[in-house]
Order: sequence, then C-alpha cells, then structure tokens
Amino acid sequence: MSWHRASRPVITDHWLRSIQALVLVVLVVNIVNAHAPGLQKNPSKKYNGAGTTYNLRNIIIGRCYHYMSLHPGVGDKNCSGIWQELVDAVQRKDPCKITEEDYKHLALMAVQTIPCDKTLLWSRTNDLVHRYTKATENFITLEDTFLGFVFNGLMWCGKTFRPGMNFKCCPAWNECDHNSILSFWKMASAAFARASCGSVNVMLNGSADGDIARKESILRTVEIPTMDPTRVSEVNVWVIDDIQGEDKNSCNSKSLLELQHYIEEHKLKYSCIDNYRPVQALQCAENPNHAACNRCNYQ
Ligand code: AVW
Repeated sequence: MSWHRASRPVITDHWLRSIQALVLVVLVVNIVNAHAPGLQKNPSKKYNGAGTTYNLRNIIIGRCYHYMSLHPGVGDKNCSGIWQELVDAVQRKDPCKITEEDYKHLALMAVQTIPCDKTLLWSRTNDLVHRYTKATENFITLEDTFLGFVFNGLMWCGKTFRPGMNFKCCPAWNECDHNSILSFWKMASAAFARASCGSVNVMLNGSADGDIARKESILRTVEIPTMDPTRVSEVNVWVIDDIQGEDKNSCNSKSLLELQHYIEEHKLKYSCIDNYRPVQALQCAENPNHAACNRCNYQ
C-alpha cells in the first residue's frame, strides 16, 4: 500500500508541469499572433477586383481545344495540364505575391512559333486593333496567340492559406505590383515579344490624351525591352486617330519622338506612319459618310 501513496504525488507533479508548459505555449502563440499581423491567417482579405471567373476551368480547357481546332499548326496542347499549371501557379499563395516566374511551367506548355512580319503590338487601341486583325487576318496580336486567346478577359487568383481559387475578389490590374493577373500578362507579353521576328508593327492611338504609350504600359515595360534586335528588323509604329476624334499625336509630335528614342535605345530600328491606310479603310467602312473618308481627303 505504501508504494501507492509514495508514487501519486510524483505523477501529479509531472502533469502539473505539463499543463503549466502547455498554458505557457498557448499564451506565447496568442501574443505573437496579436503583435505580428503578417503571421495572421486572414482568409477574408478584400481586394478591389472581381473574383475568379465562374467556370474558369471549363472555359480555359474549352478555349484551349477551340484554338487547336482553329489553328492546327499550334500543335497538340495539353489543355487539362495547362489548367493544372495555372492552379499550381496561384493556389496557397498571396495573390499580390505572384511573379512571372510562377507561370514558367505554364509558359513552357504554351510555347508557340510566331511567323516573321506578323506581330502587331498595340497600346491604347485595344478595340480598334482587334477589329482590324479580325477583318484582315494579316497580323497577329497577343490576343490571337494561344495564350492570349485562352486567357483573354478572364480573372483569377488563389487564396493565401487554402487550396483553390478565390471566387469573391482578386486584386485589380494595378492594385499591387505582383498580382496574379498583371504577372500573367507580363509573362505572356514577354513570350510573344521574344518569339517575334522580322518587321514588328505597333498600333497607337493618335487621339488619346497624354503619353502615346503610358510609362507603365506593357508595350514600354515588357515588349520593347524583350524584343531581340538580332531577329527584329524594324519596329514600325502606326499612329491612328479616331475617325471622329482629334489629331492629338502624330509621327512628329514630342511623345512619338520620345518613344522613338526609347525604341532606338533598345537597339531596334524605328519607323512611323500616320493613319496607316488599311486601318483607316476599316474605320471608313464603319463610318462611310465621315469627312475624313471623302476620297479627296483620304490619304
Ligand atoms: P494599354 P499596354 N486597370 O492600352 O501597352 C485595369 O495601356 O499596357 O496597353 N486594366 C488595365 C489597366 C488598369 N490600370 N491598365 C491596363 N489595363 C488593361 C500586350 C486594360 O485591359 C499586347 F501585346 C487595357 O486595355 C500589347 O502590345 C490593357 O490592359 C500590349 O501588351 C492594355 O493597356 C498592350 O498593353
């Protein structure tokens, strides 16, 4: 009997010490969490952009097969693999900490050869440039390439601490420097510019206010610096005025001369055309009675 009495206080002391240690650990963890916001899990963080596009997976896989049927020359793309690479690039990551590097596997699965003399870059002419390429099929914009076609107009981001996509909200285009959308488009634009060769054309808006191409535009920050001067023979800028708009910029205006300097700094040859006639012909087909479309005025 005596060994029972002797052993009980030993067990109780051990448990007491364990409980004290546990309470201490819980206290320390709570104090650290309260004073280190970076370590807090905040699944309800709000961003200013729309959430991930509903049915994103089906849209991406559907567009992927559609592109292959329209352009058999693109080769056999692994559509569900491409979807999985997108998920892996963003899930369980802060949507404001996604880099171009995060999309490198996706980029490898989407590699495409761009024929020389076909690349058409653009800035501030999103609507007109795509009406033009649809009408003529002579040139290829990023949105006509595999990556651009599949992901155009879609939104996506992951959740920092959980798998899957955030369907409630995502960072807007310029909400943070390394957001999931901006980094993707930088990666896709760089791949397009790198693959371009021969004469590269650029459609700019001569009626827009301010700089002809924004300082932070993808054209200036990604595409011009990424083109290979040994493969690109010339960068030919088209300055197109809105048919109903003012002529705020033309080839000899300050903004264009500054852009010329920037292009030449990147060892690329520059040329410029005001109101490139085939594009003006499209504008005139849409506005046949406009004064600028009068055959005598028509350049
Ligand atoms: P852009 P880029 N908020 O016309 O040179 C929301 O200036 O940049 O041309 N969306 C935005 C914002 C913003 N602040 N800024 C830009 N965007 C979106 C790839 C918006 O959809 C092609 F190959 C706007 O229409 C072209 O050569 C689009 O970005 C070149 O990059 C373009 O902004 C065009 O990009």
